[in-house]
Amino acid sequence: MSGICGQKQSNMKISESDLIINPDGSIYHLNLLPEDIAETVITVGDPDRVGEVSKYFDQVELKKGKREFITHTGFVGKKRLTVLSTGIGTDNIDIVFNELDALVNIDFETREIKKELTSLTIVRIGTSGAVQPDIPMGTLLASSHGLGMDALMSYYQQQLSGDEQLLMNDIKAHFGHLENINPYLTAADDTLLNTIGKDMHQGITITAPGFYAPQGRLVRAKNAVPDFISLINSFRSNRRRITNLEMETAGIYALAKVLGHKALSVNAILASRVNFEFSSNPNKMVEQAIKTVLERI
Ligand code: R1P
Repeated sequence: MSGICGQKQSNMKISESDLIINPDGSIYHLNLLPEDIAETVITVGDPDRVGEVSKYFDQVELKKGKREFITHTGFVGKKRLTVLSTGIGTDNIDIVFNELDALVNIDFETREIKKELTSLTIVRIGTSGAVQPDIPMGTLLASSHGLGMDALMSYYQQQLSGDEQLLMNDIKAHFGHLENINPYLTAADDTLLNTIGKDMHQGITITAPGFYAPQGRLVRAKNAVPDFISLINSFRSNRRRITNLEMETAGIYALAKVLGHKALSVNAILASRVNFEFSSNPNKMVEQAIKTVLERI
């Protein structure tokens, strides 16, 4: 029986509908040419944060954008850096990471995968809420792992390391009663965690598929998972614990690993979900995160 198969072989041309290239040769959503990006990329959620990062560049060579994906590329000293906004959520991370990877690893002329692959260094500077009472607002937190509660990685093949599998077994035992949630887990790049994240608070970051009930917030709609914050902050595995909640890190870690890139997520803690507080000066905390990452990257 013959049929139409949308899945290509790795040494074949990637079709025009699988990888959409704009008439000017730029990638579909990011609107970037292969030469527009550096091998070190900072991602931020908020498009307005791109300029807050690039204002520290010694030289900005390029500013481009489309939809929520704003990109500035330039230099800090001799180091070429790209800062790019992802918008909110792992659905956007799917677009950003596949398109960043295509920009470096696919030949846009032949539509074939390059023989020599490039591994990007990708650091997220984000904002997040803490779920442990001893993590104060203003903390800079480097995610040791991303734990996805969204569905992104149900669509990709992922292989866990031995350590990731052990932690995943404990996660499944703790969260197994949550029907319809299929959590996925990926560790940070070890080298980035131990350099950029060296003296930062470290822990497991949960990535949620929404901001309100998916992060245990109760406003007017009734939540299907009662006491979500207690459920996540009571998790322990070999002295590891869940420290914070946001909406991108797990997708970033998982897709970076699947595609052969190195990733770290650094989050400014703007809220305490257990002490019911929100920062009175979030911009200052984000500024601190930006300065620290730029000094270390
Ligand atoms: C929600 O307000 C957004 O803020 C956090 C969440 O992950 C989500 O994207 O991160 P950013 O400040 O990086 O966008």
